[in-house]
Amino acid sequence: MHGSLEAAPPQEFVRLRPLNGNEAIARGAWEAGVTVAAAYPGTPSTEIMESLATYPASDVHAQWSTNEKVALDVAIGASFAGRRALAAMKHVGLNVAADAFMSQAYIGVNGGLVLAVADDPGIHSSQNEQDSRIYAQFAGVPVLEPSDAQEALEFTRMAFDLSERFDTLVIVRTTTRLSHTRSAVTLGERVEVPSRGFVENPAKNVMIPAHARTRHLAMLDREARLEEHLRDAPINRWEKGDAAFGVITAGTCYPYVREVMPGASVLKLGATWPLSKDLLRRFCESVDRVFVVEELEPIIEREIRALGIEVAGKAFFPRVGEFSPEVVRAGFEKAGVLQPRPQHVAWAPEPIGRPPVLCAGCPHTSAYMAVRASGARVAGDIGCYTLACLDPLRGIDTCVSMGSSIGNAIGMAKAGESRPVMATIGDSTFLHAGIPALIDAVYNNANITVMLLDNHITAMTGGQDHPGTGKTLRGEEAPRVDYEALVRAIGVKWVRKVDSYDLAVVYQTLREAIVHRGVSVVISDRPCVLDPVKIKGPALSVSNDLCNACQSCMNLGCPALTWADETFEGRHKVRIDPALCIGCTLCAQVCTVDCIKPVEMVQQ
Ligand SMILES: Cc1ncc(C[n+]2csc(CCOP(=O)(O)OP(=O)(O)O)c2C)c(N)n1
Repeated sequence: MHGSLEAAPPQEFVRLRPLNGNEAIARGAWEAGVTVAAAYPGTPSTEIMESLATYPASDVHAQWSTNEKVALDVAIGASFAGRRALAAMKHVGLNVAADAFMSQAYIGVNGGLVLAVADDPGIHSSQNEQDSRIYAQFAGVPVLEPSDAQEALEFTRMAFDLSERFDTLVIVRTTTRLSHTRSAVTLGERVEVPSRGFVENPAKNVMIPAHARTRHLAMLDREARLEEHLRDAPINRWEKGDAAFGVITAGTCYPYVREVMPGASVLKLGATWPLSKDLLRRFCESVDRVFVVEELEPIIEREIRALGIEVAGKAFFPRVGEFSPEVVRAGFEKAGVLQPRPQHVAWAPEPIGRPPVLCAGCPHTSAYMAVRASGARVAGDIGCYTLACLDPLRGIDTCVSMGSSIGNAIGMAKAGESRPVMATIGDSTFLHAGIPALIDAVYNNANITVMLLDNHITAMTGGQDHPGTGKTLRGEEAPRVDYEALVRAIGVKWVRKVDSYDLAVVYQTLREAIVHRGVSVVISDRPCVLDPVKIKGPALSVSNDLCNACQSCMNLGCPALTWADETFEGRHKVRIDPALCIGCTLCAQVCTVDCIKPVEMVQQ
């Protein structure tokens, strides 16, 4: 036993933890005394709630909600009840929550209310790259934008104080880079914030038109007071430098600016809404030339221009995509502020093209084999299964937003689409936004088939539980939604549940469903092969002698299937990678010569 290992580490190390931005927001919320927190998963925000659920349940009730609007409403409810509350979501989640969000902007808060929103510039894992700051502008609520994980913690704590002080919901906005980047963070202690109790005040809490008119004025007044407050608040940091040259920036752009333009005067905005006009004007007047470096929309730039001040921004820095030191440097080079660097030959390995594919044994595979064979026009939805729009499955014609498939299918059918019309939707997505659309389909007697792809998990975002999995965020047992009963209760008369791995039954059932007039629902049922545990059955193998290179199995797009060196009549035979195969047998079911069998049965 080494004495040095037994010695207590210095206090400053005890308080230092490597956290990513999401974990830091969770920590900040916990330290701020958050009592209720709710989220719907969505990259890059998911780990906020997963991380909050690692804190004691006696401190914070943390939950997955069925969608982002419900999550925000849960947090709003807790705030009404006088407690500090957090809702978390990705940027497009705010579209779903927007109705509640816009009204809450009028109502304000009782217990502090913080909304953590993670934007995705560059569209790493989303359907678009909208800028949540526009929502803040729209609703008149403040946005705090941390630049690193330490600030993510501190700004989240601060957001709760600001929320209660100014009677407003506060957004903490991150982007993918910050959400997923880990750095050393100094931790603080949790403050226990007593409940303020429910405050009966219908004129503030009940948004009928007469009340809302007054609250709109209160909202505008609050925005003005916030702007005044943010004029001198330390969260907006003025770093004096070269008087010839100033940069206004925020969030993860700040370290890029510092790296590329170390000598510049910098106004680092920690709060990007509301913007203090006075602060912006004073900064711009202090330097000869001003640039704004901000990802996505030119929010700060427009505000400065509206003051009649000349400023450069999107003329040199892109309005799309994610920034990096290289992008920021290129912008300043384009503006003639930096000399172009001599081109060095970068090491540029040629990566082999590897398009994303469904996992080996993914139960969605058989569903889309049957969907494609049915010849239907297919409205798809968002989840792992969206990959079925690619070759070889090619089973999806459209994909708009979460839950859109069923509504889109209704519209296509009513518009007289000549092919049979189908909607395909995952279990989590169905619970999120599919149910109202299915009710619509029944109500309006749409002639559509809905394929509910139940893999018992929210796979796309990393395997989160939902009301159909039988588990809560903290892993406690929970009631499981019975999809068949639910769908019947909605009024669907034709419902069948099939084993996703029974290809013949999936094909046949889908054919029958399509023939049915009116709404039919097929529930394709099999757990995801990765969640909650990786499924690994006995691997299959191709008997090389028997394989006639018909290549039917290749239509599955299964990553465990690869080309063999051997050929038959000029076509390549197929081989199965035993490390990847999980033994789902789908390839064996489509094999035309019955040459795919469990490894031990195949003569090698
Ligand atoms: C409004 C919105 N919220 C969250 C997301 C992130 N997201 C994409 S797909 C998905 C759910 C996928 O689960 P499921 O429908 O069960 O399909 P699976 O991936 O399991 O096949 C989520 C949460 C999103 N794209 N849009």
